[in-house]
Amino acid sequence: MTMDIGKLDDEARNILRGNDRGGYTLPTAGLYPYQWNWDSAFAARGFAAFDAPRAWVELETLFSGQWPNGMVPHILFHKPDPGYFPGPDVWGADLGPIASSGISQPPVAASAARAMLEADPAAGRDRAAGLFPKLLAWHRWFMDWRLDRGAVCITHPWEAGRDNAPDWDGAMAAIDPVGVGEYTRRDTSHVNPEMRPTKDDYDRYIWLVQRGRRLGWDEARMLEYTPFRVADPTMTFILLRAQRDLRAIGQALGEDTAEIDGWIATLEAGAETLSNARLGAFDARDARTGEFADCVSSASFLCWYAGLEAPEMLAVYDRVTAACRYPVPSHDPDSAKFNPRRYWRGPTWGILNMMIGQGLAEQGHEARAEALRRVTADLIAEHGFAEYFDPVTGAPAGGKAFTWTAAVWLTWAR
Ligand code: 2M8
Repeated sequence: MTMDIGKLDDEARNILRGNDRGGYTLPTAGLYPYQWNWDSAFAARGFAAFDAPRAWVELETLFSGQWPNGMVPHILFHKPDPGYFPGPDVWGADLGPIASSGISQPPVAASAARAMLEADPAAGRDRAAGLFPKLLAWHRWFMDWRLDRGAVCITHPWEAGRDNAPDWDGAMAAIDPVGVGEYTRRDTSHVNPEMRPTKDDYDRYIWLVQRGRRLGWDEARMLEYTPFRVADPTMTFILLRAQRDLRAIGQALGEDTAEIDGWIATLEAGAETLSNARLGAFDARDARTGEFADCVSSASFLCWYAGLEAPEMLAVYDRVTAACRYPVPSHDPDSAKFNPRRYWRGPTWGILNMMIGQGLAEQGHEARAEALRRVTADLIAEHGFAEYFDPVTGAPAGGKAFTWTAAVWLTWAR
């Protein structure tokens, strides 16, 4: 199709400006009224396309909420907003300088910082130098608290950013959310409940939050008994990539990066433990039971973004992307659990496409990367800057005027 690139550029910039709350950017007004961790790093990349100083501020604001133990929370509650549940009163996570959640999210910030530094080394040097020790501390926190056989685990589905992915179904089913009590969701008042996680999911999400709160969000105490601990391809591949990017930043700044070299080796070995031979693909692995989830997801295809060659994943990628018009679906269309509308159980997400496309190109698979870029551009041009899209029809879903979709347009899809 023909698309008006200039008009789409304007729209994307207006979305970023419109969601800007002064130093940080909302994913979308209404549904997500706070600063989310990985959304914010993607927002920084979007701003970098037209306002580099504002891009650095986005990352600096994110790190202003870093906890003393190095963790960077998945939500920073800068200003109370009753439109989102669960808010700071439910999390009770008061260990950091800003009210926040008690868990983290996929660490894409170092990768954003590297891209921004390389785009303008002179202007970016001081900003990158300010962030480097903070990024290092966050990455160390993952290495200290989240590894299982070298792969990175999540302790809550929200930590992966793929909230209701079928990858967690087994681990979630093992939780009995006894005593969770009454609560009122707000997400389903903003968007169609059919596009959101179910009540069974939410009971377990909240039960896990209540448990973390009872344990004072103390990682050592939480590790003594872990009701939910899943080694996750999103986290593992994204952290591996982020370590390589952090090492490049460190080298540009003349820092000692030996510690990061060790982390990369550990994570490379850990990534192999996510290879499910029965499935022929990278998969989530329950660290408590050792069982694989038997799920091909869009996160399985982050292997190339992580810097792995993974030639065996190409045929899987070709099968999955051929199965729907607007790939990459978040869950395998040939699986009985595939649902093209329900959030992370089928829909296509621009940020995953961008990371998969970058990885494919870096590993020499340019034709696939270009085809994916084009399909993502078509999706946005035809259906707008939605939170996510139906992979079969392209229909927009979830929140509108979405920050990370605008950022994907400006940085990669256009
Ligand atoms: C979604 O997650 C939040 C909880 O963190 C929610 O549904 O309330 C996910 O898509 C997550 O990846 C994303 O960061 C967040 C904000 O866009 O929304």
